[in-house]
Amino acid sequence: MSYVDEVLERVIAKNPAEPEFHQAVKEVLESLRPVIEANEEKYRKEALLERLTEPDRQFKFRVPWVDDKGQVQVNTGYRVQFNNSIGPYKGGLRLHPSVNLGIIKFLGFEQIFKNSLTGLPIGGGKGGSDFDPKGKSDREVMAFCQSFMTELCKYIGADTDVPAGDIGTGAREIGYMFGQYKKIKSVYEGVLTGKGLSYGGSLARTEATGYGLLYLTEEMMKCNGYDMKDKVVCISGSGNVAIYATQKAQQLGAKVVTVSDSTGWVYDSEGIDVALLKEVKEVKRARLTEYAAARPSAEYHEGRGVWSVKCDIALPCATQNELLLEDAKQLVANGCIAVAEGANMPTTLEATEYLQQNKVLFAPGKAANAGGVATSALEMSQNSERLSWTFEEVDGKLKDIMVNIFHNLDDAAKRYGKEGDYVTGANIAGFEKVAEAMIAQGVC
Ligand code: NDP
Ligand code: 2IT
Repeated sequence: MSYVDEVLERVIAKNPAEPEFHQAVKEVLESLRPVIEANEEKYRKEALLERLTEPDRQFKFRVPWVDDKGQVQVNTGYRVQFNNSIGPYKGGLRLHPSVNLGIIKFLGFEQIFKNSLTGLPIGGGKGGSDFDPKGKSDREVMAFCQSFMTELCKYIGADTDVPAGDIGTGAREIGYMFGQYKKIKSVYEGVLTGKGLSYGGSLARTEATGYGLLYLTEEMMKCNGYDMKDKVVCISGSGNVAIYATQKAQQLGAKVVTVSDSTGWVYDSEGIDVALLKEVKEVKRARLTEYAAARPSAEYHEGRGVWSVKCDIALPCATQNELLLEDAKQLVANGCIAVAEGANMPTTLEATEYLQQNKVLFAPGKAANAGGVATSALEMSQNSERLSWTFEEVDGKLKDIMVNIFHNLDDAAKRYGKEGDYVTGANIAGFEKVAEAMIAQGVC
């Protein structure tokens, strides 16, 4: 049996009931086959793939907090420190009722390669909890965040492990967590990124994932003979990534006609009104029905359906496995040119394969959404030198990073005879640096 197949079997056997983790490992290892085969004896002897697919360590802990009625609630907290061979563990904290260990492991595993692709010195980690911030008062969110950090603070630090936002974790949650870390540890350090501007946050971090997604998409389009002007774009999600992806797509001359949330989606024939979307989602924390009610050109639909709308570019920006084979078929039938993943693993393996077979340009999340964590690393740099850079400075660096990432994956794909296969290119380019660092540092 080939080394890749052996490790895939081992991962499935050793991590039962973690389908998302299996999916992420399968995608990476399958596309690394040519690299692994070229170095099979060495990597096997080093047990490189076994080490890469086993987290350095993982924490699972109780998070008790008191709700507004005086009732004690108990959630489960997680932090998986996956691989720190190129820098301190770095990755977000997801707060969503669906969170379990397998989901955090898939996200942490993806983060290793994503962080490597940024070219910055950050390792891979992820955390979160099954706490649902939706419908909770600010005080309840604070109570949860303080309890979560009371335990998490034992394992993290500015040079050890630096968490950030993800689904359900935005500026408010990061603020409460930072306050609790500082109170317990009596250290003022950049232990979290995505902080508010008044206490060490970076300009452009809020916008970074969505903007970065568009910088990479624009470069991919350009290198394949297209531009962004007047392109019709479908976006899913209406959170941090989706909002700033919409804004940048519009700045580049495209027209974004959809956004969605977990209950439904909006089609806006005039193009999404970003100011209104921000008001509904960032200020009121309301449903998209409010957007549709305030906007005559918008239609609200219950359930799924974003990918049925005819578009040139599709940007899934909500969550994992939200773009299925049937959606991919619909996109191809509608003449879609490009799909770029703002979310982590939003496209199933079958859908990805179908899109690639039908010559749709496909940018995987670990490359396309790397602008968020890259800008987090820029926030860490600013914190270390105790300075703040201007918006233009950070945004300029972000753009350079995203353009570089695209060319690195394009080159890696070409080197292995897989021109245009950006999934393979991203996995190979991300892997090469981590593998080299792991081998150089010996068995650890
Ligand atoms: P937010 O919490 O700001 O927004 C998430 C959006 O996705 C909301 O519109 C939410 O709808 C929707 N959503 C979440 N879960 C589901 C679900 N199970 N089914 C349908 N819709 C869902 O998160 P972000 O925008 O930060 O994150 C979106 C994606 O981007 C995630 O995959 C995340 O891992 C990834 N990402 C985020 C980065 C960042 O910097 N924030 C960086 C790189 C990747 P509702 O409000 O109804 O729940
Ligand atoms: O998935 C991701 O890359 C993030 N949620 C951002 C992580 C970070 O450390 O900024």
